[in-house]
Amino acid sequence: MSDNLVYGKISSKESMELEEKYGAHNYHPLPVVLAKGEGVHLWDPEGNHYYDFLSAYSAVNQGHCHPKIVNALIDQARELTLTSRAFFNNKLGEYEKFVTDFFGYDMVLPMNSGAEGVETALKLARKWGYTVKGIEKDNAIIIFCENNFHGRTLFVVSASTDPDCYDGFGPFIPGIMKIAYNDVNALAEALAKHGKNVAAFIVEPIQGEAGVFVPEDGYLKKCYELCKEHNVLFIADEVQTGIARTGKLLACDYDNVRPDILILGKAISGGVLPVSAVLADREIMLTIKPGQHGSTFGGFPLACAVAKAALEVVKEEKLAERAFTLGERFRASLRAINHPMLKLVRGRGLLNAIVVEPKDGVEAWDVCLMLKEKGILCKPTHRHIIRLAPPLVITEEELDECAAIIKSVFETL
Ligand code: IF1
Repeated sequence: MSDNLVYGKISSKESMELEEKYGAHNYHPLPVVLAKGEGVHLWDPEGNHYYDFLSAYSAVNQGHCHPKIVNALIDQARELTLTSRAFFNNKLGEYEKFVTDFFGYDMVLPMNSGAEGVETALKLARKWGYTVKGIEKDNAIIIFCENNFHGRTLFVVSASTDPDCYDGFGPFIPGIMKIAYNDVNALAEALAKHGKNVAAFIVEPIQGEAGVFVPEDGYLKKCYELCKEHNVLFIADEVQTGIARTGKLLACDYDNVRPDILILGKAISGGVLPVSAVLADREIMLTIKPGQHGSTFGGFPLACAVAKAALEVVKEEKLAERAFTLGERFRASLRAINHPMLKLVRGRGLLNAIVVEPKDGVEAWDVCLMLKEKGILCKPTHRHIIRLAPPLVITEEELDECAAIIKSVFETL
């Protein structure tokens, strides 16, 4: 490591060494350092070019450093950044009207990270369970699905079935039931048995971390109907799937389900700021009263300006339609790769995964390293799944070029 470190001008190697030495080791990144981004393109400090096929876990749907979103950030930063919610600010109300119109809900509760959005939705569901449904004090149950991923808070790691997520973090939060995903009967049984005490069922319309697991058509709809039968709230965690990623504005749109509580994050800011949102109608949202929940930054003027611009980009650039068409094309190209290690291609829109059959010690991680050498950045989930999720602004030509690179990498295996 050089002694005369010049801030902002250090090499990839130095950046990685600094993180290793001074940063907590809660990640195991691919060995690439990124210094600049534009649309679907990324560059390391040495000037090497990469196509982004992760999009910061679908936060950068609008592409890196989208000029409209960045300008909204800069313009607002010059005026006012943060007031706290102790006072009103002149951006929040306007944004709240915009975002509720955009997604078709009465009200929004603004937060920052996705995990906070989930936490908020769960608290809201419990509050509704006690004050509206009439569940006996401290008896509310929330039903989760196995192999879920909803973030890192204690509430959701209590509901996790992945030991990496929960092990060593107990004691866990009570009032949680875990049932199989993509299994309507599992929900029907749970509700038949415990429905009286169940406040909500929370589900990812496509399970991201589980490996882009797409449930059967009609699964969400049937779950929603079961929830209605038992007076249970249907919560959709669309933090990853929402906002055009899967080829519709929301992944729940595929099943024509309108969740009672909708959680959004990531791409709601185009990857510019941590912004999340919980949407619901009045009879649910108004069960939380002043002073009962909040956050210093939630709904700050900077976030409001950025999120409004980011959502406008989704509409103006027809990102959902793009994701739908490009996704069909991309999956067709991937499925045309004939290689014994490429077992399966699945996904919706531009949220896709290839399932790799590990061979001679070569796993998904190794394939990602090879793809990186060829200029494509993606991250494995588990040992055998590679998620492929470029920004939705990628062109058809770029997508074809990348599919060809992926093919060439498989051919060298
Ligand atoms: C990490 C995965 C993606 C999410 C859903 C809530 C959150 C997330 C459906 C929390 C976050 C992230 C966080 C990231 C890894 C990642 C991820 F691989 F774990 F599954 F995206 F695919 N609900 N997902 O996917 O949002 O608090 O992070 O803003 O490093 O933990 P957050």
